[in-house]
Amino acid sequence: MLAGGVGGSRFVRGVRQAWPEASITVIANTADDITLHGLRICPDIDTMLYTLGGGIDPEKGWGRREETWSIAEEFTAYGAEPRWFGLGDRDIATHLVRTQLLDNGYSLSEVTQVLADRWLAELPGVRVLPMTDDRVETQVVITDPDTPAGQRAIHFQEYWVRHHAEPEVRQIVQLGIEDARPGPGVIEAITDSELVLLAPSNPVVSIGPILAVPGIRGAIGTTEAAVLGFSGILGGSPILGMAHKLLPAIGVEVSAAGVGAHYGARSRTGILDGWLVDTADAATVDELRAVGLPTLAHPLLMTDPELTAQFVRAGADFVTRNR
Ligand code: GDP
Ligand code: FO1
Ligand code: CA
Repeated sequence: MLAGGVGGSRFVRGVRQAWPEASITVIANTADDITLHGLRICPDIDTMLYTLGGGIDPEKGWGRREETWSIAEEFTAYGAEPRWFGLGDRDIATHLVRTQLLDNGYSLSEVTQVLADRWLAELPGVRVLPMTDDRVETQVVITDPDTPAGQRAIHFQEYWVRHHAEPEVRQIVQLGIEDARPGPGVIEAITDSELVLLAPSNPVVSIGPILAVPGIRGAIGTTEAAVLGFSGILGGSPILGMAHKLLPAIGVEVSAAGVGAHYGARSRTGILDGWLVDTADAATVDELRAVGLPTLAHPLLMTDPELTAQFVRAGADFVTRNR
């Protein structure tokens, strides 16, 4: 499964519910990662681990439940920057463990395994692998009339969290992506699996960076597994988040059809054998089938794991029948 943070982890919970006995490998996006206060923070990996392990804050969808904020108050008292990224005490423990291990020479995959030993202890079939151990960071080039060039590049988290995705986006760049190598086990997972799933995660900043790691897109192109994708755009808008702010920046229409066409059919030059859209987007099914993409309309709300499991099973049946 290729997945981002909040949407990705809700999806994985549903997949687990659909097939409790299955071996599941999550290839997690790491392009959201950032270093703040000397701490290496991997939001999508942590959201995935906390969600699967029961440690997530269910209201926010990220960070720890029963969180306290003493350290953040101390940062504020010192005037320590930045103030716009909320780091709770429990969450900071994760970043301290990670940063210390990275500083001691362990790879991000090894560190993630250490964290997973805690959070995935009761889910023996589930693995979370970083898409790469190399450093990749999404930068957003925004319009800024106060700079000589009229634009400047900021970290994705600054654009998303500090500026609430409001500035005009000129360009999105994944720094370091050309030289990134797939993390250990990533290519094998794609090649050896029975089914490859693209979570309904953000196509630009979650699935996009994973596919852009050299070698991953190619492995998806040639795997014998069926490749099935799920739309995160329902009835023309993302159900959660601000994905609609970023799709236009890469020239993709904000619709289930736009994203489906962006991934494309594997029978042509794309990556999908099947595409699921919400019933609200049923009118696009014929249009997508006409461009070679077998598409099924089904309710895609992930409000609980059982509903998610239902559409995951429906998608798997559909893609198997259509191959
Ligand atoms: P992030 O990394 O925390 O931003 O989360 P992801 O990239 O994994 O997923 C965010 C995306 O999930 C959003 O842009 C939505 O399009 C999608 N999403 C959220 N909730 C739902 C849902 O209930 N159903 C579907 N199909 N997609 C959803
Ligand atoms: N999202 C916010 O909107 N505000 C925050 O202060 C914030 C802090 C934060 C800390 C740790 C973490 O793992 C995630 C955090 N997020 C926060 C969520 C996250 O940064 C973004 O929603 C994702 O990276 C977008 O995928
Ligand atoms: Ca993310």
